[in-house]
Amino acid sequence: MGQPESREGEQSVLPPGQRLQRGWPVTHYGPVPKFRPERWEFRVFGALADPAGRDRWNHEEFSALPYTTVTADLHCVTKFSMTNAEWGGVAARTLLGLAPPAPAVTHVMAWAEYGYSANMRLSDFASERTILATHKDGELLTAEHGFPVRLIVPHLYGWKGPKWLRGIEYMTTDRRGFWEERGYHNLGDPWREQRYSYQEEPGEGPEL
Ligand SMILES: Nc1nc2c(c(=O)[nH]1)N[C@H]1C(S)=C(S)[C@@H](COP(=O)(O)O)O[C@H]1N2
Ligand SMILES: [Mo]
Repeated sequence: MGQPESREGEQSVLPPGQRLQRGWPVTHYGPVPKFRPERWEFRVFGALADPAGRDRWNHEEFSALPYTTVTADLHCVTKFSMTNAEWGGVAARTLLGLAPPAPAVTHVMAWAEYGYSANMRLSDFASERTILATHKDGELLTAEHGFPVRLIVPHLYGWKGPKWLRGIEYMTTDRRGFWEERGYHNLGDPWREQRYSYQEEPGEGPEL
């Protein structure tokens, strides 16, 4: 295989075992949820620093939060990568500032429609590149790509970024999410090819 291509002649380096995918495929388990703006709200729950503080935003309020962009690749554990996307939305750090976690929080669970979930360390969520994306390349996300909000954690495999994101749970211990319970690696770093749970080293996850 030749060098992966990317825009503007820039050489993009892919994590081991990944190949470049032309276009942007749709990958998820289950149906695409219907967006009902009047019922939609985004919630932060679990171990909040201030349990009486702000913890929910309706769609209009969420859309008015500070907007930022992050250019990042999407690496699916099934081995294709989509490179050089400009994600637009709310930085995870902005959310952490608006609804701070209690000092004991070590992990978060990102929750989506239909109970899809993905766990990660608080430090992964707090990365300055983690974004609650509403846009890609300046356009609103389409329904099948996660409209109205999806999580993008650029340094982790794609399954760690739920589409149709509805909330963030602050946790004081680690707990496995949807794919992490189904044989996928608890940490999911594509640069270390942390694909499957059988590859986990002691301490890389809660007990199976
Ligand atoms: N809610 C939800 N989000 C999800 C998934 C899913 O099954 N359900 N699949 C994940 C996986 S495995 C990948 S690779 C990316 C794919 O995003 P895309 O369909 O926009 O390319 O979405 C992630 N987010
Ligand atoms: Mo994936």
